[in-house]
Amino acid sequence: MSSSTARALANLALVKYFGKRDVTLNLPAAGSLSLTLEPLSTTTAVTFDTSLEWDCIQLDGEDAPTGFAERVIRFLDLVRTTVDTQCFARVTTQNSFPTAAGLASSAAGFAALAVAATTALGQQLTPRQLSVLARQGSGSACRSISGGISVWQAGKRADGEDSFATAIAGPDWWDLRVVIGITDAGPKSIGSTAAMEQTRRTSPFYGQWIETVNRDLVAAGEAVKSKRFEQLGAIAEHNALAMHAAALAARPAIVLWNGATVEALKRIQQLRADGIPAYFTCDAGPQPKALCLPADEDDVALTLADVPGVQSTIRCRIGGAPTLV
Ligand code: 2P0
Repeated sequence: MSSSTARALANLALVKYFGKRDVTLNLPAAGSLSLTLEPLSTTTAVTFDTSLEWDCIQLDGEDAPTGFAERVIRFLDLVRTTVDTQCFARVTTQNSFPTAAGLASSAAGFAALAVAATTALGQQLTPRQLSVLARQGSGSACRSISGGISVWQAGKRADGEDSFATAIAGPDWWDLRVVIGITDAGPKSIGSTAAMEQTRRTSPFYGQWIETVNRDLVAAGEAVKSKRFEQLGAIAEHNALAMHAAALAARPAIVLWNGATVEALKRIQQLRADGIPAYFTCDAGPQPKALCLPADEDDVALTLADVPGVQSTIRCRIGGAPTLV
């Protein structure tokens, strides 16, 4: 028997991954840039045990739903192939936040699983190898491997070996805050992969969206290096709205927001008009997220909490790479 437990953090893309050049390997059509979010964590324990006759997957204390378990087993198969073992595993995974509600649970989950599974099997992978591996579980997971402020380069190779994330800044480079409003803690109406593919195939704005990402990625990287907050925030808000515009124009339309999401966007814009630099972003689910500076975090959290339909708020700061527990 060999075991390992790892804790990894979710991440929030300010320049978003929304479109794949290869669905099987999760190769993105463009790069992305993210903040790693402390305290949104997943802790995963993996035990390879020769007495097991199949993989046993638990999520948040219960047998995992079939779809989730199948993804984990596919990932374990990938890890087993690389070390040439057929030993089954017991996987228990615990999220500190709502699963699959557009809070990047798959990013934290596959980053923790990649670290725990390879460590349990005695593999010592480089951060780049771990990032490539985690990406194959869920694209955005590669950014949770590098931690801090990370950039995932799309890469060009068909085998994806050049498609991995690196940290352009550590967790202490810049004290930024993210406040998340929870408007619906239930599962998403459409999975990320399906939403991306439908947008790629049918949205007339998809090509322009990818061009926007390429431009935003360069500008956001410069804003991080020079710590220009208003520049970074403006890029992030525009990038999120462009992503949702492309999705809205798909056929059938992909509407990821609810009324509270839209109201939150307007309140954040009003805050800005009132002199508080805060910027809206939103992923493939209905939870509004606001990027702000530490001094404004209380005001921003109060503003989001005041939006009808926002059930609770979560405050995050920038966190690091996965750790072994
Ligand atoms: C992101 N999202 O960059 C974007 C923004 C959602 C919107 O990464 O299919 O769960 O497993 O590679 O990583 C969510 O996509 O998708 C995501 P798969 P994943 O954070």
